[in-house]
Amino acid sequence: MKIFFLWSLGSLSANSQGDRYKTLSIHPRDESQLKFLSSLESELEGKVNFWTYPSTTTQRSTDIMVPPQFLDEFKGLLESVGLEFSIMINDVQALIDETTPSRSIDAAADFDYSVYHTYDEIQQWTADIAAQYSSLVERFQIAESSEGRQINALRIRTGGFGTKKAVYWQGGLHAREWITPATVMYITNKLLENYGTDSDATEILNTFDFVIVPLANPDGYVYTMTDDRMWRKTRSVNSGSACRGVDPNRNYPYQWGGQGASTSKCASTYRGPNQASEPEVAETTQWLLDSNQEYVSFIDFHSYSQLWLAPWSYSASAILPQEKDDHDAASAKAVNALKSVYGTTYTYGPSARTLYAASGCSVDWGFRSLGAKYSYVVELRDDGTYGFLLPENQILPTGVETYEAVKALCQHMVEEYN
Ligand code: 0X9
Ligand code: ZN
Repeated sequence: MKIFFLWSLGSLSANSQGDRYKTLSIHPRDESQLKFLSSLESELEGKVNFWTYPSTTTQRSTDIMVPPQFLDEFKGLLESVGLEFSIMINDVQALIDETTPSRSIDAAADFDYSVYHTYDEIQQWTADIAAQYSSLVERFQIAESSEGRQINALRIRTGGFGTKKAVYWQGGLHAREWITPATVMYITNKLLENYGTDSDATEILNTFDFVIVPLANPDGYVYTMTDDRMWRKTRSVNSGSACRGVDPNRNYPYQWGGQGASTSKCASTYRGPNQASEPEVAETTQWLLDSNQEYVSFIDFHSYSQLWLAPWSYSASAILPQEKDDHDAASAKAVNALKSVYGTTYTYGPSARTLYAASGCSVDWGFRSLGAKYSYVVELRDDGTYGFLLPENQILPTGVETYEAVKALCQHMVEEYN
């Protein structure tokens, strides 16, 4: 798999170290440097690939992948304003090659939670889990992508129909964040496996219904496996433009079209022509609103940066929700439980103030439109060593620690709602 199909043709003769895509980690020290970084986003559109976006705070670096032919000019640009940077990944293609599964799947074998899976395998997983736990789990199609792929969901309930409060989990909204469908499948399976034997899992499933979408943006995900490993958006056609796709996490129908969402069709944070223009967003949100359940939690799993973020996302100056203290208390329990396993540290707080403002995000919609009090966007591993190219040997550890986090959050909610 190549970073980008066309670039790979262009790089056939370019094999030396100096000719490789690199990812730089840029460390702003003051407001003016932050502003400069933000301005680069629109100015360098198509020239570089933002892995993370300029933050509200100088605490966080911005990681940008730069093609070899532009590297010197880009470094010069940073140096001209005194922006410090370090090399995060010296040879992106080499890391892609190292972290891309090359294996043949034995269809008869048990599902392997320690490797990344294709779209077809994830589809099969939803069918298999529903068959294996047929008394608890129902599989259904929650949406269809713009290229016509099924988006499947699992509905878990231990008795009664729609009588319990409900929890929603979603992974794979951003295509390149491969650890997120892997983790959603892992934690779903653990919860089901432990039901009836482990008292926490049993109490959680006896208290809440679950709706789970492991892979919310299948078109993008497939594209990361065939053409461009660093693709983020959907794959819808933008009228009048050769640039495809909308950022689904700028397309949610709450506070759509404000800060931190691009109006440019080629940008990786393109908000789309209208709110909920993407069927991946429109159909999943409509299903949830029509599902006749009261949602108390909505978690959209992303990567990377190790963050547990609550509303608001759309603005850093908006007055925080009155539920803020409860958001923080539950986040603290989640990240402490997570840390207790392998020592992995997460930061928590309101999204826009902790990271950056972004409008049309799922977390705000889940909170205000769906009404789920404990609505979070969780950025899984890592903290910027491998970024999206997280090696497969970190999939299980990520699953194990994230399971502890969601269990702690659910226990908090059991106490509140039971
Ligand atoms: O920008 C996003 O959509 C999320 N980060 S990611 O690297 N996975 O793309 C963060 C969205 C959370 N909202 C805010 N931070 N405001
Ligand atoms: Zn994301």
